[in-house]
Amino acid sequence: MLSRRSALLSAFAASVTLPHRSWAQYASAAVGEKPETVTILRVQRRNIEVNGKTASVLGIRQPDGASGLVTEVGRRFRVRVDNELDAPTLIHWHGLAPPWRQDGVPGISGPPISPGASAEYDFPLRFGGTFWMHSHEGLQEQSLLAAPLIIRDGRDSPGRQEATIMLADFSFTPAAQIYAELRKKGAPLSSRSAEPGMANGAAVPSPDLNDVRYDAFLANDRTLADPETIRVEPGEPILLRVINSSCMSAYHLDLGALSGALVAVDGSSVRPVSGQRFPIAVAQRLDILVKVPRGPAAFPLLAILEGERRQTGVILVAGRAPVTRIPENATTPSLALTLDLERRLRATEPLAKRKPDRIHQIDLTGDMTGYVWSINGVVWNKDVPPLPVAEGERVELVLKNKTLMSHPMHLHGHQFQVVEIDGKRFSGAVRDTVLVTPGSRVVVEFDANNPGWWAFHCHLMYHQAAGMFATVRYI
Ligand SMILES: [Cu+2]
Repeated sequence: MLSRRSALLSAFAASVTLPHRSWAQYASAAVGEKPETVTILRVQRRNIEVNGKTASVLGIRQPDGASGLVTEVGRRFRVRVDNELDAPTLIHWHGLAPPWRQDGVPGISGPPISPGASAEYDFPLRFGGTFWMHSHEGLQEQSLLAAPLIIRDGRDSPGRQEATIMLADFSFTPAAQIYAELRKKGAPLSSRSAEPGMANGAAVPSPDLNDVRYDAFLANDRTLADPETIRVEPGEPILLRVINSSCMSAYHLDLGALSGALVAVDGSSVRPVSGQRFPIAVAQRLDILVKVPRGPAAFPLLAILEGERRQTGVILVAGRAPVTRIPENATTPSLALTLDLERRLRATEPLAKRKPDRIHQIDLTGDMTGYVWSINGVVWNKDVPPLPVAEGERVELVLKNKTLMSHPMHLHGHQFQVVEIDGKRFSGAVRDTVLVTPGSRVVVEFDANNPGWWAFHCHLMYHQAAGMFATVRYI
């Protein structure tokens, strides 16, 4: 079973991916078996080609080279992580709800894995969807230490094709140097605290979009100079699982000549929203169902960096169709992400209706000087008291962004529901990462049903490193 699963997973890394019919065959063969095989994930160094140069990056691979993991709801997550790096590491299972000691956050859930050592994980998978895994140690995520984590479930109809598209931002400059330069320069003026009096006579500061100037944007480790081409069956539906594993970059996903239906965000189903262009913030996932037209054709799926023309993507190829080169710049810049789509999303399985037992006011804050980011004005350190919560409570987090940058806020170990944006209540998406745009107020609710000590932070990696991090604790 392990070797078969591994063989299927290797499709992610292949330059030409075959139709994923075999995933469904695998799914039906596995029903009722619940094998307890341990999957080995090796954290290791690897080389990729970026802009014609070899780049030494990190990765999470099974022994046969497959990136990440595809499994099924109802099984146990039985994994051994082998650290083959010469530095400590720890992998977080983004979006899952494991026992807190297995959550993969150094200093919170437990110690990192020493070089040459291993760590074991074993917990039940109670829900499915599109998730991912990434290092939560230091700045390793910038070295592409991330991989897909797909949990198939009853929503995955047998025989349907699917493709995973993982987006990343890439720099040849080491992450520590990027971070040092950000701290030295300080945040651009526009990303500092929005003072109420600032607009009074002075120019109104505009939101700040991209802190870091990246060398490339990748889709499944490749740029548009040499994109992944995915062979698809003409006239058949395909599920696109889009994962934004970037450290700092948000995109608009553009389906080009295709149109699709957004059916899930962060693994959880929403009432389908039809469209051709969908925003995706850092750490979020989009599941989009697309019908491939009949007849041979190539369909680029592009992710355009917010506020810019730079883009990356993959190409779906139906039948014998020529593939033309796609430029690395779009003809028009993509706009800044807004909450327009978030406001339209409706969970198919919302939280049970209930009054919150506890409300936390969470201001997203930044310092006037230097690249310092905080929560309620407090820069994270280990002595910052956790947000108190008690088991069994319905907890409401009122997120107010007092800065001029958007922050994708992620709560570990729980799925929350978006219940209000800027004063308007609605039964929004159930998810694990929500974007809070400058000046906006986003309210989320969750049930405290997974006791532990959990991270709650901005998923922009350098904001997190600079202190926009807090914890929730109930043990
Ligand atoms: Cu942030």
